[in-house]
Amino acid sequence: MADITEVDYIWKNGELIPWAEATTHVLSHSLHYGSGVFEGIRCYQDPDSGKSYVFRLRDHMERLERSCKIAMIDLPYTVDELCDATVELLRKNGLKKAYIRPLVYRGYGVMGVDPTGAPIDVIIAAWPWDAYLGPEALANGVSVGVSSWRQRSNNAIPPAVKATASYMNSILAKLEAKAHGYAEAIMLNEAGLVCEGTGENIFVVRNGVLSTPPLSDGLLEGLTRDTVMCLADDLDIDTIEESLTRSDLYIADEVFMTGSAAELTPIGSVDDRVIGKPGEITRALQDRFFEVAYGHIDDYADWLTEV
Ligand code: PY5
Repeated sequence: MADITEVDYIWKNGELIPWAEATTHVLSHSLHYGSGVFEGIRCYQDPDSGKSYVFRLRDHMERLERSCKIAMIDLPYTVDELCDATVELLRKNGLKKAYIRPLVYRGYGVMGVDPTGAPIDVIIAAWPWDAYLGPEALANGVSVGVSSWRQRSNNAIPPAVKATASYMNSILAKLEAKAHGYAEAIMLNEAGLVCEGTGENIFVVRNGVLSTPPLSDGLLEGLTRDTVMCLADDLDIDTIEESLTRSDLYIADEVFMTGSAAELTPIGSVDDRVIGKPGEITRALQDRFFEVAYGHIDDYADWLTEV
């Protein structure tokens, strides 16, 4: 299923170039060894005012910079330059709402595992992208399954680097989940504790308390995860970071996943154990999330970059 909607331009190495010309050599280092790092960001349009805002743009570009640091990639642009490039890209493409995908990769030049000497190429693409887990997902929730594949561990591919290579794990888990009729997979870590989805963090609610695994359990430090924890605090919802077991998912009152692509997606069942319709806390957080993204809550104006 081709789900990329083409627009006019892609930003590459400092310039806006026509979409169709944004190609790379088949011998690019990253294509062979997964040596790239990337981000996923959304730009929202307020349905009331029509204004459009990139959500936590600077935080995403700072994470990209941290990914480069861990991956020993010399990022040739500053965070400010990448933020400005994103806004320019959205404006030039006339995009009011979009998914934004910055990618830093090692290009064409060397073929050994040692990447020294390969150029560092940087692209930012943006296109309209609907709800990641299907049109009904945000309203009605999805069914998920715990994967037989474990998430990459701290000493394999560090979870703090959003590396293209990590997604081999995610792809295996996703395909397995789909084959079992689930919309998404939950991966455990090597210790058997709940880690994250293939492209999402995970939260459970039990007896009114919201909990999510700590970073030390090997998950990506999701910005939507951080957003949800801030919003839960505003709504006086008790929140803890604690390790979770597979059973904690089965007996939870509510479960949901978070990510820039998946936004805040309720989970209706885990391994065929029914959780139920999206719960009260899930709904409250989801509603507030969109209020913030649409610029309706002044306290969070700093998170928004107007296009
Ligand atoms: N965990 C993993 C493995 C992820 O890939 C992502 C984001 C998250 C957690 C959530 O992070 P954040 O809230 O900062 O987005 N995944 C990307 C995204 O754009 C790619 C998914 C296709 O959501």
